[in-house]
Amino acid sequence: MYDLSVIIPTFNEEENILNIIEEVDAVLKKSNLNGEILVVDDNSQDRTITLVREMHSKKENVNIIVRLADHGLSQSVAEGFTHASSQIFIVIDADLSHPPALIPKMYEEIRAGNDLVIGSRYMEGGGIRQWPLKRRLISIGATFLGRLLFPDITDPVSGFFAVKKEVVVNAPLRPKGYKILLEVLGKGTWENDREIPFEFVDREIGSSKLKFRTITEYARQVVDITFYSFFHHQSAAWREWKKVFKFGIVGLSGIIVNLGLLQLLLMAGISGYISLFFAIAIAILNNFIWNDLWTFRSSSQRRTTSIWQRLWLFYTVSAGGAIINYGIAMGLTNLVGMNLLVSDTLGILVGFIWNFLINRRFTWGRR
Ligand SMILES: Nc1nc2c(ncn2[C@@H]2O[C@H](COP(=O)(O)OP(=O)(O)OP(=O)(O)O)[C@@H](O)[C@H]2O)c(=O)[nH]1
Ligand SMILES: [Mg+2]
Repeated sequence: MYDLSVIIPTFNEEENILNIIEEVDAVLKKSNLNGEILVVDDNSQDRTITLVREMHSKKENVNIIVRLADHGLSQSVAEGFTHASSQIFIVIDADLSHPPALIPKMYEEIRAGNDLVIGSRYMEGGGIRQWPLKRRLISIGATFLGRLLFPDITDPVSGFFAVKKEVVVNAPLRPKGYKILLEVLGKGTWENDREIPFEFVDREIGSSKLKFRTITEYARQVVDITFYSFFHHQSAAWREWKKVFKFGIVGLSGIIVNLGLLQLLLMAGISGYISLFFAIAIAILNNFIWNDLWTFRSSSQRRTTSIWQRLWLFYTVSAGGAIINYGIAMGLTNLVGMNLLVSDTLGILVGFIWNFLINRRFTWGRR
């Protein structure tokens, strides 16, 4: 039985395939890991298949699956998952963009209890070398979308990751396109993850297969995962959506506190401005308490920061939200003559999104 399976998707990689296999194999040997190397090929028209088969006759831990239908990177990796014969899978590109030297560390992190270990280009210590601006922009856009679903993960579309078999084996993966990791994050069952920084090096040889269709497929995948999460509450994306809903309910409670208190203070004969000031301040306090104890109760910041720090941040972010709300409402009404109730509704919506995203990231974020 193998300790781990290294899955390498390939399509026309004759210039790279032997190098990557040799490198991976050397890293495994050096770390005393008994690893299987599984190449999943989409019926390459160059010598990739022949080269791997030759390699197989020399090293019995090197195997190849040649696929004849349903061409695609994600589909190939998913097929690799169903054929791999160990409990831990590591996915790595063939073109030497990902450093095989990190494989033992990823393996150790899985053994240490993580369900998923992601090689990240976007965390401190990671990076991308030699990418043209266009590629960078596309990647940043894709990463931003992915982070809406998985905000704690800096690189949810990385092609270099390790995963426990049980995370993916029963997951209804519907892989399409390039972003198999997003599919695993969205449909797999997992709790703990870890990211490891690495520097992505652009391929030196062979050709890129990225097409425009990749982008539209990706957008569709994000929507698909969102719907999936609404109906599968064990999924990680649902954990995020739940927070959005809770945050909204807390916001509604804040409106009630705000209006109720304003009424009470006015009845007690306190002047309008002072009453309003206290009504708003206490409503924000109300929202903070419920969000801290309920919406974000599992946030690790609750153990690593003081409540005063979080409270101060929350007030600051809320002030920003109020300014955004005010600015949008006044702006749309003064500039394009929109009805104030309509423009204020839009202002509230954008303010809500701001409040959620910024508090999610800073007040109750992971780092
Ligand atoms: N099985 C299979 N593998 C693929 C397919 N497309 C790409 N690959 C492999 O997946 C890995 C990543 O593909 P790349 O073309 O390098 O994608 P990229 O890194 O985003 O872009 P470039 O490095 O610029 O080409 C490589 O090992 C490819 O050989 C495919 O349709 N099927
Ligand atoms: Mg590449």
